[in-house]
Amino acid sequence: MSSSNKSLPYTTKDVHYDNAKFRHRSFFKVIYQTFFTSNVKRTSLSCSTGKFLALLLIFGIAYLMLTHTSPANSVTDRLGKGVKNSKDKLVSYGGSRLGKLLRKPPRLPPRLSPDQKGFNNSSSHESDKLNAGSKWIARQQSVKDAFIHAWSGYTKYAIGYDELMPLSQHGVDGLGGLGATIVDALDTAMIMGVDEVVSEAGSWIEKHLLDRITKKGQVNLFETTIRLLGGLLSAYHLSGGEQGMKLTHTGPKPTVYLETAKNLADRLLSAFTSSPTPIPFSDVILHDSTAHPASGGGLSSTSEVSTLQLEFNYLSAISGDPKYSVEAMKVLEHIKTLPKVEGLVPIFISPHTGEFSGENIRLGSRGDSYYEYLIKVWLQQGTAQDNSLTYLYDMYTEAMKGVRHRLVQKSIPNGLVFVGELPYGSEGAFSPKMDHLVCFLSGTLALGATKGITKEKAMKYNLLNFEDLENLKLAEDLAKTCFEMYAVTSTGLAPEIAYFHTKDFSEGGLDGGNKSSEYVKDIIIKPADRHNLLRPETVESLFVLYRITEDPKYREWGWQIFEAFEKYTKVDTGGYTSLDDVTTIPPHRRDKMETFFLGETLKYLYLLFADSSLIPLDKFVFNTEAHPFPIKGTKNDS
Ligand code: DMJ
Repeated sequence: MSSSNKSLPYTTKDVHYDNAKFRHRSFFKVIYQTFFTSNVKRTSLSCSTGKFLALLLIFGIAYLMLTHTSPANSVTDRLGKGVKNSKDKLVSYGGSRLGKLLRKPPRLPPRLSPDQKGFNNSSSHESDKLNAGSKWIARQQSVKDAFIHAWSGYTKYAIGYDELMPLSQHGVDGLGGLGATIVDALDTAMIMGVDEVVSEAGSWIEKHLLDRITKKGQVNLFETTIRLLGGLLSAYHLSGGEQGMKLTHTGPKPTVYLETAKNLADRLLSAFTSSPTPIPFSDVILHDSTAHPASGGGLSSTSEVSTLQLEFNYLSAISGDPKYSVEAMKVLEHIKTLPKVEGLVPIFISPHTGEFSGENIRLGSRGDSYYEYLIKVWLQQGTAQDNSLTYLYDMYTEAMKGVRHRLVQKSIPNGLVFVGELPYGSEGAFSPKMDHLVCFLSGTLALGATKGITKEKAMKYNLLNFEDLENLKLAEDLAKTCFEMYAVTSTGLAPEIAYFHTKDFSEGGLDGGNKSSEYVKDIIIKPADRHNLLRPETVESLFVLYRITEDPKYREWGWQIFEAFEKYTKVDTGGYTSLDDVTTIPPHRRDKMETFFLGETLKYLYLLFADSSLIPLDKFVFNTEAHPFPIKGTKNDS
């Protein structure tokens, strides 16, 4: 979404920026500086005192008239665009010019003179920048090497299987047997420019995938959509489909990816069309295009049914067939009508009744990407956004308020901000449990606040309202907590689940093992939760936060995490492996390389160290499996 989006529901509230950089210069200081640094000084000094005072008054009034414009005028004049509120009405900044003079001015960033800019860009700064630049280029290369190592293990021992078991050197079909690692990894290879992998993965897809799709049995609707369909669609765009980016010149023609995606999606559609409600069944039998509810009760996960829309919408856009989008969007339209607790929803939903089931509210497993897709599906529409999707933005805003109000607490003794759970609903007790999965939220909050542009730019144009600033603050606090979940363990890798020490909850002797961490008493890790599956959520958020805040600490944290992956999860013979226990050294290893390690974790690390023009966040939206799709109406020529 570009900053020029006409439908953004930004408010025009003058927000309080707690930042000296944005403090308004005093009127007297400006007059004083103008007077003593210009020709006015010479002219005035040769006049009588009366003439001088008159001149001073005239210049003072002229200054006020010229500089005290309303925020809307200054922003829209510069962008040449109107700013609309959530009801999509052009925000009017009525009132007389005098009224504007008396109103408190917006805190806009200072404008530097060319001299000042030159000073800031002195040669020592330039060489620092160059050194820093080469450091990150080298680190980016290390991530690329890790990707090649992961892929080499997979091709050596498991090509054509869904996943690699790197220790036993076997392949395993945990996702229905569609070669999931190949499709999940393909666009990462395109983004990194690893042509050999693009070519190998591309030709496997061209030769085998359609055949597999027509013959295989049961697959999970959600996993197949986010990993396989998502991977095919972004490969289509990145290889030049619909005049896309053409990041690669190897592999099959883009239409191969599109045709395969359509065939797969046509079968997946049965999950929607067989259900008696707008809520799809969880499983599909590919070979005969039938679908059925999940075993053991038939409930679907809330996150699963609400994390299909980016993919189905994009497929409709590029295929010209609206059926995919129509079916998928019915889910969100239906969920809009269901009762919620301050925007928060239970983690199960019934495809039979269309109602939520149970009371368990959390942003971890089965809940997470419901919240992610509310904002991302809204962002996906870009400037072409029609008002019919504003409800998604409103649902997201309400839910994030609910998160801040009901789920956020601070640990003791050192005040880490975390997002807990309400396992027994809004009236039940709070649980200070946070899945690593929740770490996606930090990036989503930052993206939702600035809509993909940098914080600096958003503040310069006065685009952040109170909610945005609150969400951005929570995003930064949560990123720190997620990073500390890694730093607190002996291996430097996060557990699957952490508990936080609060006044109502404490358990001795269950720390992460790194006694030198400041937070060793704040974070509790139970024995059953000590595994690490090479998950991406923290580095995903570090990537988004770095792009938005431009604070290098996020890159440094990402590098620290990458080094821990290298040290403890790399398998010499090829691939990387999950761990059983991150709190002990050496950690016991688990023999599984998840597809998302190549699809997400390494991609986000690579992008974290890359130039920000590579897959910019105001032009692309990443699906929940890190497959980027272009935002409608933006030109992706970076
Ligand atoms: C991925 O498949 C997706 O990111 C999903 O949304 C959550 N779980 C895994 C990664 O941890």
